[in-house]
Amino acid sequence: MFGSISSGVFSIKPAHVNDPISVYCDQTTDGGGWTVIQRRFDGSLEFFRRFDAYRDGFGDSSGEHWLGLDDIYRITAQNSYELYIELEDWSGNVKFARYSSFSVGPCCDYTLSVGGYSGTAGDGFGISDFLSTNNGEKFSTRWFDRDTYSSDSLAELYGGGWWFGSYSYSNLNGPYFRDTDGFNSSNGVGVRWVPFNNNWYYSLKKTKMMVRPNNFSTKVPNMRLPVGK
Ligand SMILES: [Ca+2]
Repeated sequence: MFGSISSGVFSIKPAHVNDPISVYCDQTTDGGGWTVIQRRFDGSLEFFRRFDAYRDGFGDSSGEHWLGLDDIYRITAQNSYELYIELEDWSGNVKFARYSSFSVGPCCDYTLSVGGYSGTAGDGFGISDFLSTNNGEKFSTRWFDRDTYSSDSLAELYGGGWWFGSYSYSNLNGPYFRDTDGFNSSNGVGVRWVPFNNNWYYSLKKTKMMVRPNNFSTKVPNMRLPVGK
């Protein structure tokens, strides 16, 4: 049954949420059932936003989108979740990073808990790198500096909002550059996942972050029918 439902916008209702939320569901990756929490593909949506925007979400689930930290927290607090990050460069190379455990803590730290890397894109969360891992870090945005880099705000320096520590190999919410922009190679900001190609200055073309319960089974649908059906 689940295989007959195609990818698209669905309405889900996490536990302890009064109103259903609209999310994009990926039904093609590894059996489907993925709730998309972040998606970028053309730079049409501004990601250099304040904390309240990252908390509440912005964009639209059918386009470029940040679901919002409150909803990501509520979803990942329901159960044990895994995270799948699909990335594409400007040459059409697609790679992925998968984490067998993923959750975001409650307001207003929204602390990242991530572990169990596998994949082809490399571990951009640096979970085995004690000094630079994003695991256990609070979420920072411009004017809401929660990072551990005492002399400045990494969210302000690199743009976007992320679980910056004192250092980060990743910033998928960074400013969007096109291949014709030269990836803003002078300062290393951009949509970054450094181990993708071991280039500190490369800005990716497409990103998709999505979550799925660890006990997901294609035999047990956990979503409602598509909106409008
Ligand atoms: Ca700081």
